[in-house]
Amino acid sequence: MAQDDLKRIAAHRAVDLVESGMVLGLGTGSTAVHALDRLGELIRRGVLRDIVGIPTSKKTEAHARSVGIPLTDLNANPVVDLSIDGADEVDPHLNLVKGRGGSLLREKMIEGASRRFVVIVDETKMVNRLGGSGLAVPVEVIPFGWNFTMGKLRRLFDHVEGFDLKLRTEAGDEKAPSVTDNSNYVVDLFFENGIRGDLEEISDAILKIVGVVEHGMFLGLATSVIIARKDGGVTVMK
Ligand code: ABF
Repeated sequence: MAQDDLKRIAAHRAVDLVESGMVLGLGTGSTAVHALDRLGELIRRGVLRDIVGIPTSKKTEAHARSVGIPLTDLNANPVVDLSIDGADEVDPHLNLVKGRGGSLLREKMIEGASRRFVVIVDETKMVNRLGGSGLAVPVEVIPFGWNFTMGKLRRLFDHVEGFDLKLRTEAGDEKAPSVTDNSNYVVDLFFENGIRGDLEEISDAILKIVGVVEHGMFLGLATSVIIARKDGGVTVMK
């Protein structure tokens, strides 16, 4: 089965959990798009009524509008019934790495405010250890003094073998920093051997650095993970 079909299967399974009247957190990324499309379809057909969604990015906001999902925000709805979003990595304890799409801050605010946060992935996202896929663990930083902040991050992980970090830039332009929806930059952390140690402590240490806004480790936030397997079946982790 093609990877995109697996993403759709996971997304549709999550949308089955949506009930009329809910306030929803609307995720970002190619898996979450399938959930938005399905929600829009069910709203248009009148199967789901009185749904409002809170988008986790400007891109999701635009897509949700285009498929007819009514929108609200966290100020008007500080408690979210259910959030549905993808992830870059999922470990066996339901900890996640998110934010390779750059939307980690709004995602963490909205998903952290959710009674239930359902993660939708295909099985390629499963790892034994966060950072273990060799891809980035993103950190959103304010543009002011970004190189200073990056130096602090470098020093924090200096002792870690196989650690590296890089300011995220626009594809095709190494000189143009990638800018988030919140007008910040992203520093990507790479852990060749995955992140070892107490994740909560590592999270606290990153967040203590002045200039860091948020990081892409989502610890203890997911209430379940829907994994679409290559054989077309689905596994749910809780
Ligand atoms: C968002 O989209 C991000 O937090 C994560 O980086 C990404 C996953 O994207 P995809 O579903 O396209 O793999 O949820």
